[in-house]
Amino acid sequence: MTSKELMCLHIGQAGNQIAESVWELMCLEHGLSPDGICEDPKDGNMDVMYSETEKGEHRARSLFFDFDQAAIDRLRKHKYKKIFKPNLLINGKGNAGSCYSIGYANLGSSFIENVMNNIRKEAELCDTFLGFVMFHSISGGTGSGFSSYLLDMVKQEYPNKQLFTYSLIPSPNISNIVVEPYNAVLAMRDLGELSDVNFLLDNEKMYSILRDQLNIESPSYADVNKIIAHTFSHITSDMRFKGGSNSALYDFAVNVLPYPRLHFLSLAYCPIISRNKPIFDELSTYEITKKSFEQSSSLASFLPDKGQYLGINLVYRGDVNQKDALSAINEIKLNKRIKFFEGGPTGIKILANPMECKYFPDTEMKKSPRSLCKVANNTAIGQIVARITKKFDKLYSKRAYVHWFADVKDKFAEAREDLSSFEKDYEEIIAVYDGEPSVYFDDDDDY
Ligand SMILES: Nc1nc2c(ncn2[C@@H]2O[C@H](COP(=O)(O)OP(=O)(O)OP(=O)(O)O)[C@@H](O)[C@H]2O)c(=O)[nH]1
Ligand SMILES: [Mg+2]
Repeated sequence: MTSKELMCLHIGQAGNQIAESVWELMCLEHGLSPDGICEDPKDGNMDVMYSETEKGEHRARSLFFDFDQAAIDRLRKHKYKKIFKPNLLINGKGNAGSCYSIGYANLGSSFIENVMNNIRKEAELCDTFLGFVMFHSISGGTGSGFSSYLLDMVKQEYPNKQLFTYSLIPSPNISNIVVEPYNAVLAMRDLGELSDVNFLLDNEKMYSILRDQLNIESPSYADVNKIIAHTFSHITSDMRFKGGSNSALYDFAVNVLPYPRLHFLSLAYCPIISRNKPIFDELSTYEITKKSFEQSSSLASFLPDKGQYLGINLVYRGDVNQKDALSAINEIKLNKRIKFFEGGPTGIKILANPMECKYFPDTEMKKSPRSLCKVANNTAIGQIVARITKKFDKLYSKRAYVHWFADVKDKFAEAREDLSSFEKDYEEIIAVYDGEPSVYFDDDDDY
């Protein structure tokens, strides 16, 4: 297996709390002890996520940054704390006051050199470095402003490396940050410009899944973060485990990106079933495939039925029957509610890795021998952009709180305009006749 190393960047509170789940799951899947020793070698390619010390201990290839100390301290005390390199756990002593401008301009410049130096050191240890996956929320100041600053620096220094992000976006109804629309518009514009692929998720949608499907009355961040970790474990499974198509993150993304600018993607995950459900509720490949197209499986609040699919990757793990997957897809193609890009063939790519996913010891989720993460590019994701810009306009029409953003005031108009043109791009590519999706398997590179 050729190793193609990834580096994770966890930024702000959300980004670093998600790290707790992501890295616990990575260690469980690769059979790593809390010391980073591989206790149960599998057909895994450890190099994707870890570097190795001379003593054979594995260390996360991941940098953790927050202006605040609390989330980084939690990692320093984490069950798997030894796998984190101390120089890659970086924090300040305050916070960015929920303000993009502070994260980008004021505090950002005092930390960027240290962060970039450490990224450089890690990248130099790689043989075939593929790129970065960033985890952050774009609602607060660090996750929006500092992430943008960092993406800019990383893009300048590594122009040919892939930049993927897991971006938590504002929820439609829950918010406790008044300037969230400003932060989100500024950050989304930067994501559109500086990165290659963005997976958009919102807490409100994931809370509703946890309430409805796992019967958790008051879901915690940890519950949400576990679902996010499961999706990450799927999209990287082919790089990390033998037996599948061995497709790297970027090969995998090609199918869903017919136009480079339109790279805001949605994720759906299933099965998410309560562990208290009886065994006969185990879902077949056919059932998880059908379910992944239901609104209840989507991890972001938007209505895919109002748009058209430009590309879909179905990333399966475990005991998967491809015939079953195909027959479900054939039925989905006949469903008039689900629309495919009318201007050309929509690729539905099937990737299947036989390695079953592992579960958190304290999860409410029922273990399943098969699971699926659906990665989709749907034009209706423009609804999310419209929702955020509408809130931005309401706040900006009164010029409320703009003085907090004085250092980035030139970016305001540009960012707002750019997101409008982005919404239009989605509308304009939708043509007038019915398209017929084509299905590709992971070993089928003929497209
Ligand atoms: N899913 C999830 N969301 C979180 C978590 N922690 C915070 N959030 C959400 O993230 C948003 C705020 O972003 P934070 O990450 O707390 O902010 P920050 O990037 O640290 O920025 P500042 O605190 O302003 O410096 C809010 O919408 C929170 O609900 C978490 O562990 N998981
Ligand atoms: Mg914070």
